Amino acid sequence: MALKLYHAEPLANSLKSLIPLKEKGLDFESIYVNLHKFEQHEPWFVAINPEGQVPVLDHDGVIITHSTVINEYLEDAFPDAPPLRPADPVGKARMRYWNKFVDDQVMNYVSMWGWHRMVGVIARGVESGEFEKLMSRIPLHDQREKWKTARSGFSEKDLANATLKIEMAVDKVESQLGETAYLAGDEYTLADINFLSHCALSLPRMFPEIGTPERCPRLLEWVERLKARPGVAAALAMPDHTDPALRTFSGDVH
Ligand SMILES: N[C@@H](CCC(=O)N[C@@H](CS)C(=O)NCC(=O)O)C(=O)O
Repeated sequence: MALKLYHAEPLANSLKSLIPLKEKGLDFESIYVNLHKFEQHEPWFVAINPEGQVPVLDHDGVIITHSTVINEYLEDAFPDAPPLRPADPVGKARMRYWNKFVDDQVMNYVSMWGWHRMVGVIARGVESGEFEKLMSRIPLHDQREKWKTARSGFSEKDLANATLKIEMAVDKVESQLGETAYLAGDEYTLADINFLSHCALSLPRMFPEIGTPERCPRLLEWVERLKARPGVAAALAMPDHTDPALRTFSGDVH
């Protein structure tokens, strides 16, 4: 059995699939893809994932893409490893509801701010002719447009809408944590890993005015509970090659 994960920094989608691998204690080869150097669009990588994005799981030569799909695949392929998905149908449905919510309603809005603050800096650092060449290698239309928008800057209206979506998500999670210990119930699941990776962990750095103890005390306590898990801590300890100068823009390439 050989598992490989192609991934970037332990943030966002990459972190979201690194955590389950660590939680389950599965041996895997970690293959770092440098998004800051556009490696995800190089022919060798596009041959593996035609969409040119990380993370990508390779299980004995079978390629699985998209973090939510990868994470459920790990549940199915390794039934003897510690589960991160409830066994009962209602629990599964609740977990999938939250995964859908994070994937559709949260990830892209946090991402927009990250791209605005950090990818814009990277994109503007590339010479015009070179930038067009890099753009022509991006397989996904939406992603190509996102890189171009990051270079010119997202509109104030889109950024304000993204902030509102993040506020709504934080309030929704805070309210859920008043009912149950974790998002999908009293069990820790892939849904917690999803919201942690895409939003909760970035609050102090990217949105300190939203992630306050007054607004979301339960969410902040839940983050500490999750970070104390050895699997989460091990995933977070994976190497981060981000240029420290770019870190000060407090964004993520995701
Ligand atoms: N739906 C995909 C999204 C993957 C994605 O957006 N990956 C980001 C990194 S977190 C990426 O590869 N960004 C670089 C790019 O698109 O050029 C998933 O869930 O895995």
